[in-house]
Amino acid sequence: MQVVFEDSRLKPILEKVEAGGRLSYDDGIAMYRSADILALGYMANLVRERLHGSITYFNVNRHINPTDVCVASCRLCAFGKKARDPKSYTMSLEQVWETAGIGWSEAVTEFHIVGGLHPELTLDWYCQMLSGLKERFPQVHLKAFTMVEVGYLSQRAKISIRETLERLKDAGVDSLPGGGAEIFCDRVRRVICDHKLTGQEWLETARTAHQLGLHSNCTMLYGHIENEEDRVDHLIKLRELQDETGGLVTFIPLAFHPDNTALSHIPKTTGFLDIKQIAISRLMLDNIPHIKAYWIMMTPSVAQIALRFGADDIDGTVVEEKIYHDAGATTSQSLRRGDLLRLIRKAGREPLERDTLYRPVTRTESTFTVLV
Ligand code: V47
Repeated sequence: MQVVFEDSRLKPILEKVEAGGRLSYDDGIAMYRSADILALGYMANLVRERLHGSITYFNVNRHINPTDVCVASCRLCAFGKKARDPKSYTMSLEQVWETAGIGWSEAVTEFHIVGGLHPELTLDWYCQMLSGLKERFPQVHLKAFTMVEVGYLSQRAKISIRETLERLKDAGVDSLPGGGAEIFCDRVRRVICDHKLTGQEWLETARTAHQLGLHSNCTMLYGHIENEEDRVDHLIKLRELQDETGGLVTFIPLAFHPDNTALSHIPKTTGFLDIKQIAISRLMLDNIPHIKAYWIMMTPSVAQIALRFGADDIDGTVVEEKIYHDAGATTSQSLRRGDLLRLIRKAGREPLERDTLYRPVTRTESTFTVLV
C-alpha cells in the first residue's frame, strides 16, 4: 500500500521505520517540527503493533507518598513543602503501613512509593518502612524511590549510591519508578530544578541500579522552558543507557502542570503536543519496550487516543495521586480496574493486566497470581 503523508519531509523517516532502522537526532528534530500528527501516529502505531499487537497493559496499584517535606525548592514542583509549613505532612511508619492497606477495592500488585527529600528521615527509617510493607504485603511489588531520592539518601547516609541501592534492595525495593529525570540538559535544570541531582547523575544512578539487577522506568518532563533539541537529546541519552544496560522497562512522558508552582505563568501543554510526544517517544526509543500514557497526567480521554499513537500502557488504579493534583490536575485521583478495562476496550484495544515487570496477572477480587 502506498502511504501518502501530508508532510513529505517525514517520508525518509517512514522508510527507516518500515525497515526497523534506528532514527537519528535530526529525525527527532524533524518530527517535533512537523504538524503532521497523523503521519507520526501512523509510524508510531506501526512500531507499537509490531511490539505488542493490540494488547494494552494496565495494573492495579496504589501510590504512597510518605512525606511532602522537601529540602529542595524545585520551581517545577507544587508538591514539596518546607518542614515549617503547617500544610506539610510526614507519616509515621505505622501510618505508611496503614495507608498501604486502605483505599483500594481490588488486591493491588504494586505500591508506587515516592516522596520529598526529608531533612530528618534516615535511610534506616526507609529500610524499616520497606521491610514492614514486605512483612504485611509479601505479594506486592515495591516500586520505590526516584533516582533523586536515592542520591539524597546516599548523601545523608554518607555512603555510595551503589551501597544505598543495595541497602534498599535488601530491605524490599523490587524496582524504581521513572521520576526526577525531568530534562537532562543543565541549562534547563538550572531553572526548573536547580536543587536536584544533575542529568548525568540521574543516568549514573539508573545505570548502577540496573547493574544491581533492579529494573527502572524513565520519564521526561516537557512543556515548560525546554526546546525541541533538549527533548531529542533527552530521549537519545535514555536510548544510549538502554543499549548499555537493558534495565529500562517503560518510558513515561510527563506534561508539565504549572498550577501552584513557581512557573505558573507557563501555559499548560495542549492535547496535540501530548499525543505528538507519545508518538515521537515510541519512534525514538526503539529499545525501550513500553510507552505509558499516564491517564492521571493526560486525562483518561486523551490517554485513550494515545493508545492509537504509540502507547501500549495506560498505568493503573493509582488510588491516591498527590503530585499532579497539587499542580492542578483535574482528573480523578483513582480509577477502578473496571474503568481501565472499559477505557482500553472502547479504544478498540485488548486489555491485559500486568504486574510491574509486565508479567500477566490473573485474579479474583481479593487475590491475584502472577504468571512467571
Ligand atoms: O518526578 C513534578 C513530575 C514526577 C510536576 O515510573 C511534575 O511508573 C508535571 O515520575 N507537573 C512524578 N510533572 C511522577 C512520575 C511517575 C508517574 C507515573 C508513573 C511512573 C512510573 C512515574 O512528576 C516527578 C516530576 O518529574 N512532576 N511536579 C508538575 N508540576
